[in-house]
Amino acid sequence: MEWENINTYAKQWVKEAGVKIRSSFSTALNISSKSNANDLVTNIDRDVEKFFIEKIRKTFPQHRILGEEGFGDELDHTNGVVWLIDPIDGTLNFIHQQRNFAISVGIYENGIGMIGIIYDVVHNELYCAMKGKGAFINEQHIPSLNETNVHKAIIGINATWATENKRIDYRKIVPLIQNARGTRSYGSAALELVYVATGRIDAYISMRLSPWDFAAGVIIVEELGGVASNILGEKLNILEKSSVFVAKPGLHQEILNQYLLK
Ligand code: 2AM
Ligand code: CA
Ligand code: CA
Ligand code: CA
Repeated sequence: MEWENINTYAKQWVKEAGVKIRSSFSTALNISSKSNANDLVTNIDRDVEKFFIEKIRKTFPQHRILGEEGFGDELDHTNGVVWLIDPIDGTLNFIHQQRNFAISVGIYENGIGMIGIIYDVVHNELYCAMKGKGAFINEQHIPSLNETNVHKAIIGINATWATENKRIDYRKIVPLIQNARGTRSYGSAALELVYVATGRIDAYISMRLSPWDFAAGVIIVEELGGVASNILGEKLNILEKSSVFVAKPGLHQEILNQYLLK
């Protein structure tokens, strides 16, 4: 009952945050840079995160919160209930395109993913899963994922990882791209994760994400039988930045054995 209650509140707040984001389209954005000139944040990212934190603190004062924009708590352990919030995932798309971004909210208990919510605000598509209770787009049930292989797969990956970079030997990635049916890059990890969950793409690989980027998406993908790990096949940890590799069953093993670990 308690999780149903948390889920109801979380979905309601995500929808309300979506209304705020939609109404921001008619206002001037206040844009600043963070770690580098292309790492941008807006007043809306901050306002939406603060909105969630205020609601959670009032309704569930014992829960802890990790948010990208830093208004939540510092986390050094996973005990209890933790909300991982990315108020706008795909900020560059939000600024440049006013589409291809999402709100991402993952809720964990003692390190185990319980609720994942990703809201594609512009398309009014709310993806959610509760552990063991299935996954949905709006109120529509999402079917479980079937096995596939690299030759039939569309892989979500950013072109950066097929060029010389400091996180992976790109010579492992080039053959994967050559053998796959196609590749896509959407610029929002949360959306790419739900695209795997809905079978629009078959796998998604990123060499560097933060816990709020993947927390919700991996819950939804795993609920449908997809496999989530880092690029070495190790379990993801919500306290750490890491690479993220999710794929349909079978395909995950194939890419790991034939490409990433080769
Ligand atoms: P963001 O828009 O919330 O920052 C872009 O390829 C994807 O990677 C987005 O999901 C983006 O999330 C995420 N990302 C993670 N770390 C990033 C960084 N340092 N700079 C830009 N995007 C980052
Ligand atoms: Ca960001
Ligand atoms: Ca993000
Ligand atoms: Ca963000």
